[in-house]
Amino acid sequence: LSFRTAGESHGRGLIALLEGLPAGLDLVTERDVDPQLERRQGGYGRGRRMKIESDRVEVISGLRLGETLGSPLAMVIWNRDWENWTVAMSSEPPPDDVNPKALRSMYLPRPGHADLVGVFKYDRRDTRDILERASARETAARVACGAVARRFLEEFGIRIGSHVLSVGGIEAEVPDALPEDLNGAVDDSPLRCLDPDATDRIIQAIDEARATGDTLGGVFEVVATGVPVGLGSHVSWDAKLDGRLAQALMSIQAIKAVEIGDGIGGALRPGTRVHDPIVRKPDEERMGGIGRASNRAGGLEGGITTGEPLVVRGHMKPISTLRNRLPSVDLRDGSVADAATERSDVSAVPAAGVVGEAMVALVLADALLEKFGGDSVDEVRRNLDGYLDHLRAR
Ligand code: EPS
Repeated sequence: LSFRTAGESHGRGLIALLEGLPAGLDLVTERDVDPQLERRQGGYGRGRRMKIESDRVEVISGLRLGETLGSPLAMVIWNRDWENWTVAMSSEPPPDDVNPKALRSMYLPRPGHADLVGVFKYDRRDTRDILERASARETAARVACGAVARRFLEEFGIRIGSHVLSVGGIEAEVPDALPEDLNGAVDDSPLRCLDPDATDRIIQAIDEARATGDTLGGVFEVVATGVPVGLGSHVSWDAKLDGRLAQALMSIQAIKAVEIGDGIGGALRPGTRVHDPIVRKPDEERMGGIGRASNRAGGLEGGITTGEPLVVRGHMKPISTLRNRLPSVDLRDGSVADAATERSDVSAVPAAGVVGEAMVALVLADALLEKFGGDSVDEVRRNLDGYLDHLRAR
């Protein structure tokens, strides 16, 4: 399974292309994809752009009469904001009499964004040529692909949710046992957070950051349940599922660290308080009555899923568009000046969690197809069932 996105933040729209999906998956975009796009648009701390957009997909190919065909699934998300950018983002050369202001060029690169390195690498002058694609608007197309992967995984009892662990250094208290329906428990919270007290304090911190022209990062956690033992492999570096998940999450705009299970905490403790004891669990059918006493490993050992919930965390830096501008240099004349600023979010950690879910869904769907490959959903199911029967009989 592979996917690709295309599109600029203020261009005509975004394209999402998913290839390698088996045939016969029951898929209704208003039911399965659009609600995921809506979840990505939410969260306290987002900017005015999210009031303009109301993301929906339009399917171009790969789906007929509510079932996938096994052919590439192509989807479009139109940008509503495009109507305000038809001159600046036109694909045609500008008319001779164009007002230069209408081109909305930007020459003051923002520290932390791709602006400066991008113009050097691609030999551009206007940082808009870089920032339009570097923008996290692109993640809407990832969420569309991830929503389809999620629908596929649901067929096999795999469910994915996420929640926010901290924003701006304010940490949520997390219960020992997470709610079974994690998204059901947090989607109505403005921060997608399980701790109402921390939520109130974070909202206050976001308001303060907004007032001072600052931004806040944070940490989200993605949890996948029902994952069978045996996805990924220990045999080669690029087959290891922990590495594949890390790359997928790290590629999300502004994610600067990825943690599997209790990865960061584990580095501080001795091994006897890190590894998960192997115990007899008579009702653990899939593993022949063998289970684990804890899940600090986050559902992965040796790059292979253990059958325990998969737990991955994304650490997001604060968004780099700052109204309280940092020093920069004007690319037109080399003079010292403050960095450019434009409409942006104060914090987008809850949305990043939704994008994290999409990336985890895509990696898991790929790993599932790699092990139980088939051209139809029923063929994948037969292969998975045969494997599970074999595990039970061991
Ligand atoms: C985003 C759309 C963008 C930003 C944000 C994410 O819209 P605009 O730039 O028009 O306000 O809100 O992108 C960034 C924070 C960034 O640095 O690029 C979205 O759809 O998620």
